[in-house]
Amino acid sequence: ENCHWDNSRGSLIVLEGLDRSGKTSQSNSLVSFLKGKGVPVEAWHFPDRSTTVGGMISSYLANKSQLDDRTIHLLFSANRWEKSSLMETKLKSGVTLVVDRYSYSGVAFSAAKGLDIQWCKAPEEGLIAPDLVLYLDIPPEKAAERGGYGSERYEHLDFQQKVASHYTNLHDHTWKVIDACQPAEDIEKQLRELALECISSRRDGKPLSR
Ligand code: T5A
Ligand code: NA
Repeated sequence: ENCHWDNSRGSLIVLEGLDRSGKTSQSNSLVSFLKGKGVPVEAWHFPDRSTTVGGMISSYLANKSQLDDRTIHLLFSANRWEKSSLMETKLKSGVTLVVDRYSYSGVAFSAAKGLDIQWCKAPEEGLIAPDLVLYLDIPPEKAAERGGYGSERYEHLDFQQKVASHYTNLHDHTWKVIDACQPAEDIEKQLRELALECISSRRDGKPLSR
């Protein structure tokens, strides 16, 4: 049975986790499920490599260019800012966004390089706050076994271990931690339930926050 989702803003649902935790597979599956329920929904992903800034990020991740740690941090942030007014328009027009990585990735990955956490958080302040963060929790050793890491810059076990420890400090009341070592179908079920619950509660008219 399709529900009626009119007259409410969309929800901002973010997936986070280490590389290979299953974010992209799960966000695609969640978006198809929600579409089937009649929910207006779009899949987004950061970094958005389609923009000029995204192209610089992509080249850096592929080790084709070098940038200092603060410069790349600010580019990742700028890549979210350049999409933020579109994000606001979509959410206000009732479209739910399922976003594969957001500010938490920005902070956890840069802090893992040794940058000051408060410095890392500063450029994220003022972006739209997620209604729900689905954290796909996987031990770094298990993630490394999945199809093996490719050649991207951060795909190394020792670095991912540092990222994992920084993610732990970013949990807030919007986070739900899901065991990402379960079979994909079990994870799908849990994410569907959490997402529907979140989307339904947006009908109470809770405004967007920053
Ligand atoms: N980054 C990103 C920053 O440093 N700062 C930032 O601000 C942002 C936004 C690229 C890099 O950029 C960094 C983080 C990243 O290092 P990306 O483009 O999102 O970010 O790339 P990745 O996160 O690395 O994407 P991956 O493809 O590696 O990981 P996913 O999306 O988590 O995993 P997915 O779904 O592709 O699955 C990976 C493998 O696991 C299998 C899949 O079949 C696949 O082979 N798998 C499972 N196996 C067993 N059980 C399950 N439940 C499984 N689920 C999936
Ligand atoms: Na991915």
